[in-house]
Amino acid sequence: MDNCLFCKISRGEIPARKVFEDEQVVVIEDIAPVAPHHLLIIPHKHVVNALDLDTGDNALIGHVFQVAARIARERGIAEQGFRIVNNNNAGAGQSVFHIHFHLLAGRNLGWPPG
Ligand code: DGP
Repeated sequence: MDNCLFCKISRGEIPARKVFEDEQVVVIEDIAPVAPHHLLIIPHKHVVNALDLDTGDNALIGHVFQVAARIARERGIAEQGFRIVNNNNAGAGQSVFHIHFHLLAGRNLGWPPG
């Protein structure tokens, strides 16, 4: 997508603090972190949000969670607890309309979320 922020980050056209990348996802530091660990796991494929997924994306979403777990273990935050958040549509806080998963940890994460 020509005008999509996360497509541009995925293609390396806009700089970001990249912590991991493979053929399916890129993982970057959030520009406005709300926790000591705040990463965004972004599929390279342009999907708007969960409403735009099809069955062909099942393995991709499984991969996202495996990447999140691996990064949590590598950062030593797996045992203390971490959260994976995916906002869908503006009413739930989605501001970038290219699917992404927030990986949050490093502080007490309240429940229910705001
Ligand atoms: P959401 O509100 O769930 O759509 O999350 C979008 C997140 O993306 C938000 O936490 C801020 C982050 N973000 C927006 N623009 C940029 C950017 O240019 N670079 C980086 N690294 N993060 C961004």
